[in-house]
Amino acid sequence: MRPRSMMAISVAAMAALCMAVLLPGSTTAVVEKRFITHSGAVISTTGEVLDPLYTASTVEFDPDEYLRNFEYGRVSQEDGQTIREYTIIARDDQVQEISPGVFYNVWTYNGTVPGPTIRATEGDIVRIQFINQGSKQHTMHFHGIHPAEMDGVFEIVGPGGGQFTYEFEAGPVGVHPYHCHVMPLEEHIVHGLYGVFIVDPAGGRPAADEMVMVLNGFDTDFDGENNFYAANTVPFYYQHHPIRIQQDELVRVYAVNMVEFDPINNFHLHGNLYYYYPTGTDTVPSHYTDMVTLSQTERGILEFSYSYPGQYVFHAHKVEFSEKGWVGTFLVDGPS
Ligand SMILES: [Cu+2]
Repeated sequence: MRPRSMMAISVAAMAALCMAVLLPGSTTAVVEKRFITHSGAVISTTGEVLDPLYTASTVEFDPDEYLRNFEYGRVSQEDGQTIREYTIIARDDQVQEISPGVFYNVWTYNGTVPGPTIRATEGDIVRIQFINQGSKQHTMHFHGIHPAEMDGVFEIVGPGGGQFTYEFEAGPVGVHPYHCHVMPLEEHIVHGLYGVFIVDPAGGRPAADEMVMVLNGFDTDFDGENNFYAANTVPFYYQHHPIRIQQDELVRVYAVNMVEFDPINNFHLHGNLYYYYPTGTDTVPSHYTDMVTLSQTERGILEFSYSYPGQYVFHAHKVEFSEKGWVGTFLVDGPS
């Protein structure tokens, strides 16, 4: 256990208290909870919160590590075809501090939200040993082309160690989501059981600084509306930790909208325009724009390069979302 976590336990435990507050004009006592977060902030809330203690099942997610991490699997050859094997473990008992003081029960593939970015070349065989170590039924449903029995909808995988092997040929070329497909679907997705599946064309793509952004939201008070929004899970993360890129270098963003409840999300880039490839399935961009709007699981590839150094914002132009966390910055480094 890291020292910071140990300190958080003792500090949070000492500081945690509850008190009844009578709101003006109301006769209903509202329970207010007050505690100190791992960053030292004092938080008061009358909303639903989980036990604000760090435990062995607390997820600490690093958006910088996730951003440029691509999982190519364990690679072998069978009959001249490339096989990419993965082991994916689902859990539903972990807790993550979504925002300072707000602890939320995340459901994870391999311990993170989003799950690992799975990457293959069109025509490769993707073989996934899926293990459900959760307490509920879960599956993996990939968007893309595959046989019905590999669709992760009817082949429910039971809790407590149930297993299923998904195997299919990667395709078509593009950027696709994968997610759990057990009912109620909204619940399984909003808790975090999703990730990105990238299929490259044979011969690859032109060299670029590549990154993945999953646009997600969290309903931390369980009222069917999101309280926080983000690019890669942690609200405001890339605003406080700018993504460093190079002037005149091609940047390629694989963006996937996994926000539940809200019918739309969008991606606006400052000081620049990008070439946009819907679903990433075509080699010719459909738009040259600074703004696309995406519905649930809509996704695409954005390509751009900055002509001038400096710091540039990117965010949802649905302003409510950016004010609740879906905002970040690129820091463009000029020639040294
Ligand atoms: Cu599930």
